[in-house]
Amino acid sequence: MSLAPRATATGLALAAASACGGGDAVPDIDAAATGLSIHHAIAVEPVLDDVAALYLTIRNGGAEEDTLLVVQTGSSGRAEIHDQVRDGEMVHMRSREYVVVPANGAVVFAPGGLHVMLMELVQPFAAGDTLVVDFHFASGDTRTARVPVVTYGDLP
Ligand SMILES: [Cu+2]
Repeated sequence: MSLAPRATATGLALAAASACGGGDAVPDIDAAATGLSIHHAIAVEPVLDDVAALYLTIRNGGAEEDTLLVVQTGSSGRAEIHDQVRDGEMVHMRSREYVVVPANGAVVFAPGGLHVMLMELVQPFAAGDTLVVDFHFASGDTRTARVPVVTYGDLP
C-alpha cells in the first residue's frame, strides 16, 4: 500500500519544519521533491471494452528538463500518450510521441487534455483495482506508479 510511505514523508517534513521554528506555511511536499516524481495518478474504469484513460501529474524537481518517452504497464498491450485538441465543435485525440517536463516544473495529465491511453487491455479492470505503471524518461530515469482505478464519476 502506498499510503504509508507518503504519510511518513509528510510527518518527517512537518517535524523538520517545526524543528526549524520558522513561521512559514507547511512546506509543499511535492515542491520539495528532487528529480522526477509521479503524483495523483488515477485510471478510469474502462467505458469501452478495450480502452481506458490514465491521469497524473509529473513533477520535475531537478534543474534539467526531462522528457517522458514511454509508458508501459502489464495491464495493457499498449499505452499511448494522447492530447485532446478542439477543432471548432469537434474534439479530437491526438497521439504524442513525447511530453517535456520542464526543470523545476510539472506537467498535468487531466480530463480534457493530456492523458495516457491504455489500449489492448490484458484483462478488464474495475474501480478498486490497482495498476502498476512505468514511466520512462529520456534521461534514462524510470518511475513506477501504483495507480488506483476509479469510476468516471469519481474523477476529482
Ligand atoms: Cu486518448
